Formats: sequence, structure tokens, C-alpha cells
Amino acid sequence: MSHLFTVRARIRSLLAALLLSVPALAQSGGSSNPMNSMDMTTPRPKPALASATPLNLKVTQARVVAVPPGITDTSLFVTLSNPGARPVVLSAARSPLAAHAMLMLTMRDAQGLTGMKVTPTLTVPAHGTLVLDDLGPHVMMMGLKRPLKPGETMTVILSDVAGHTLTIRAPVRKP
Ligand SMILES: [Cu+2]
Repeated sequence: MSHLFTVRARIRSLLAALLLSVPALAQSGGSSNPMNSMDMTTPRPKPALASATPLNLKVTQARVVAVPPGITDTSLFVTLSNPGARPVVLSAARSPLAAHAMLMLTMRDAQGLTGMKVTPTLTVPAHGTLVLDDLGPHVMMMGLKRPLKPGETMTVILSDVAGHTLTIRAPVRKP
């Protein structure tokens, strides 16, 4: 009895060792780049592929403000028209050329001075239009990864609360 038990235990531990070594082998053999496994766990913004349906907005007057080489923040101005019967609530923006982007409002106080503040959402009304410009709401893009050349195209992706996206390709223009 005890001998049989020992054999079974040995087989069991052998199997366990084999099972353990298989994923180890697969990992060391299959992934030549040690960064691959790190990429899986590194937190990063979710790609906005949550919804396949793009935002139903008409884009006109899109442009990004050209800034001098030392300046790493710029703005996207655009006119968005909503042909739909429901308002479109934009809640995020991003660009491959900017570290991050945010929705902003331009404020004017009693003295006529302007300032900007971050807003969580910007709404394109049903059957209506939202104008993003230097006097009002706009998309601020912070931390440009390289200087933008006037005439080149900058891609900016707007998304709504449900993750639907709108990709805007805006020419870079001097203000
Ligand atoms: Cu701003």
C-alpha cells in the first residue's frame, strides 16, 4: 500500500512538474521580446473600439492652430453638425501627436478678460451645431510630441460617453 502510494505520488509530482514546465517553455520560446509580457499588464487608455458605430456628426471648418516650436500645446477648432434626433455628448478627445487632450471652455469675466477651464462634456444638440473656436469651446491638445508644420494634417479623435468615436483630420494652420 505504502509503495503504491509513493509511486502514485511520484507520478503526480512528475505530472505537476511537466505541467509547470510547459507554460515556462512556451513563454521563453514563444516570446523573444521580454517587453511583450509587460505590455499585457501596463495600464493604458482603452482604445475606443468599444463601439463600432462612429459618431454621426458632420465635420466642417476643422483646423489646428500652428504654434511656434517651443510651444507644446495647441487647440482644435471645428464645427460639428448633428443631423440626428438625439444630442451627442462628447466626453473625451485624444490625438496620436499629443500626450493628452481635453475639452475646454473659454470664459469671459466682467472685465472682459478671458480664461479657459476644463469641461467634462461638450454637447452637439439634436439637429444642431456646436462651434469650437478661439472664443468658445475647443479641444486643447497638450504635450505635442513634435512640432507641427503648417499644412500638415493632425488626427484628433473625439468620443462620446458611450465610446463612439469621430476621427477628425484637421489641417494645421497659422492663426
Ligand atoms: Cu484651452
